[in-house]
Amino acid sequence: MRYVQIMFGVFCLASAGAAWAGPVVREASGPTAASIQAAVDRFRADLGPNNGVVPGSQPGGRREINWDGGGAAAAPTFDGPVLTRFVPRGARIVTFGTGFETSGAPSAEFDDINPSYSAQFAPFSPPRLFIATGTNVLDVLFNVPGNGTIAAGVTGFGAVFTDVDSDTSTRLQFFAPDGALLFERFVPAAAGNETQSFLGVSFDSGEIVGRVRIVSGNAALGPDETDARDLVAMDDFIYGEPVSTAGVVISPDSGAAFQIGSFDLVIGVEAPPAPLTGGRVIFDGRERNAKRSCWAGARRLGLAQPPPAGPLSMPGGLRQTRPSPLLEHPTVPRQRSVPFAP
Ligand SMILES: [Ca+2]
Ligand SMILES: [Ca+2]
Repeated sequence: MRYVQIMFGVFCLASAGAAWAGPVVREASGPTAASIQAAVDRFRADLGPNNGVVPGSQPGGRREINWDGGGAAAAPTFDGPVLTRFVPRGARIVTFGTGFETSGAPSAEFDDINPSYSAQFAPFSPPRLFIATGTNVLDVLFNVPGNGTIAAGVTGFGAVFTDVDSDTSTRLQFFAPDGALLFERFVPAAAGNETQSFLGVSFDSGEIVGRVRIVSGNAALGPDETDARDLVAMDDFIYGEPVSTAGVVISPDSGAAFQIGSFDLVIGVEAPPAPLTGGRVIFDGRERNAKRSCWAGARRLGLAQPPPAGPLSMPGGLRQTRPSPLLEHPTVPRQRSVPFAP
């Protein structure tokens, strides 16, 4: 049996806007690994201890991928466009390019692609680096560590890059599980070759990151680098502990998670700048009408009545064009669970 949690004052109801602290940004760039070490370490401390390959979501901490398995003797590793080797660490990596390459012997800096690259790139964690092939764009998705079928979210993500020459070529974009863009930022550049850059962003106000898009340079590896063609390779990925997003309530605009529990469906709306005119609900992969879902929940509580015509004054001075039926019943307990048949 499914249950829907009716949260009076939140469900189907505009509420005062929640304070939203800014993302915590750690970034650095420079000629050597030492140039970024402090920023990397601060970001690691922001997230907590390294949980390695421990299966299942842990209470806190972080996971890391350094690409260095097999050491200096390892040959290049090629993956298709859906890379699942790091499901035990809670990450799947996908691309619209041809796939991925993890560098390897005899050149761990992609001389197999172009012999100029060993003078272009350098590792942060030796010896191996990572790129998408046929593109400069990839997405990192998250799963419960060890279980690739349960989608998860994280509270932060950072990556090391080598040879970022342009201030506007390389960036990270952070998306909530519902697809809303939470934040984006360019990765700081450094003059010269074989340089190091790091950008790590964590969120400390309940935001959940369901996907990170990495734009690495402005072109795929293959040709020589030019003034206009900024080629970039990647090294360490560092991210918050992946936790299942099943049952997490996501605000559509901010991505903020404001309740966690055994809910199948909860709708929340935060301080819209204009009267509410509609909504969208994705439930079990199917889109539902938010207003109908509100009324369905209200009927389960025996509350449904025809709404009065015209706008209704809302608590806190907010207004919506059609009232929530729950507003007409101020004696409803603040939380009730009722059976819900989708
Ligand atoms: Ca490495
Ligand atoms: Ca470059």
